[in-house]
Amino acid sequence: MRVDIITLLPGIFDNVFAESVLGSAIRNGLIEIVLHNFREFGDGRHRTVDDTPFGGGPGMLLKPGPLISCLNDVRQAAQPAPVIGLTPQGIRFDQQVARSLAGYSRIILVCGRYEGFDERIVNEFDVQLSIGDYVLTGGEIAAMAVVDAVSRMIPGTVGRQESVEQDSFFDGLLDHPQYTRPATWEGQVVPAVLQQGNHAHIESWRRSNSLLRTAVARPDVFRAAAVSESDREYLQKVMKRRH
Ligand code: 6GU
Repeated sequence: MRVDIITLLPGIFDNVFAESVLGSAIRNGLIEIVLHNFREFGDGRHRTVDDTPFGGGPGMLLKPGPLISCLNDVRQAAQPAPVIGLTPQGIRFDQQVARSLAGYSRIILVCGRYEGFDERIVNEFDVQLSIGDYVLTGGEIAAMAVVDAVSRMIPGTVGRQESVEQDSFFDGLLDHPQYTRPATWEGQVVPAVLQQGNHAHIESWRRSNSLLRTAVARPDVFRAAAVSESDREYLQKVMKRRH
């Protein structure tokens, strides 16, 4: 997959894309990241990319000219690709969006700075994504989150693809608790069922704990998850026991 990132701060991506899972995916040619600084398309001697908003108000807006010239260049550099704007006005980026983006052989991410984009830039976006209900100083950290989450859905990036299939949210539920050695640490004991090695019992323990965690911490996620009749019966039993 090729990811083009349009930004005023290409340097802040270097370490994130050099290390760990993302770094090896890039070195192994599974992902290609191409950074583009649209300052190069800025106006005049100062390479200006922003201006004050019509109608007044605080802050500066990104002008359409420089960014869209850069975007047009990037579009022409390789095969057609969806143009994704990173803005707090976007639809919420989640595991489902990550999975659908992983199906593309190329995506273009556009990061804003300042108070926002002139609306004629927004008109160039096929979709806008937000990573949550808070305001960041720019789209770069959001772009890193998108690239990270999307890359691990590409076969070969994460050591074993089963580990991706067992992630939180993959089946619409949060992860169950997990333990490694030692079996007892500072008086806290790993649940016996996990130590006994009966796979059917372990699976059922994991499923029930995923269900419980999700229902308690994220009722919104729980309502949207594929929960079976036997899952529901189990949860009802647990709730009764608690009262
Ligand atoms: Cl994508 N950009 C900015 N600037 N702030 C955000 C965001 C994006 N997602 C959440 N907050």
